[in-house]
Amino acid sequence: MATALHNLSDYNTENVPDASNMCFGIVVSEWNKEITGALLEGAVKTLEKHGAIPENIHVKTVPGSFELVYGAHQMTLNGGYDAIIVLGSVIRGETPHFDYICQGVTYGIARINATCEIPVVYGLLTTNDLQQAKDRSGGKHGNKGDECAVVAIKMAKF
Ligand code: DLZ
Repeated sequence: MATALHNLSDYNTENVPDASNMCFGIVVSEWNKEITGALLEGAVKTLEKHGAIPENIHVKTVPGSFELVYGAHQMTLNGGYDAIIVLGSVIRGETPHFDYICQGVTYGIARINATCEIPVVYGLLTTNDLQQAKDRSGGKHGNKGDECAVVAIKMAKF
């Protein structure tokens, strides 16, 4: 989580394993594309920074965050991935059923992690407004995509 003391893009690079032999799946939501595109950019750039080769980063899009669970589950069934990242942005002020979508995605991803063999990293921004989402997708609090990439590499190694 981003706080005044923690920037999402700050991490100790010495603790991150080499990702050159790893394969990653990324499922990204089209809803709030300005935000999710920036999350994706951060995730891909950080995976590559740690050695992942572009051919081993497979990106699939889904219409909205609610579909991230299905997308991630399909990727676990396809196999071949060392870790999967889901990226989405749900904005409370613009989404009357904000709580239902966030809970659905959160429980869905948790369930996949508890039942499937491939780790799925949770990159869902759940913010009160658009500015908070911008702040966490390359703005003043860093980029959640960077954080997810580092977590994916560590979990792939795990
Ligand atoms: C319908 C909807 C709304 C109102 N808001 C968002 C949002 O802020 N972020 C997001 O990722 N998706 C939103 N969606 C779409 C739902 O996630 C989903 O795609 C639809 O309910 C169809 O299942």
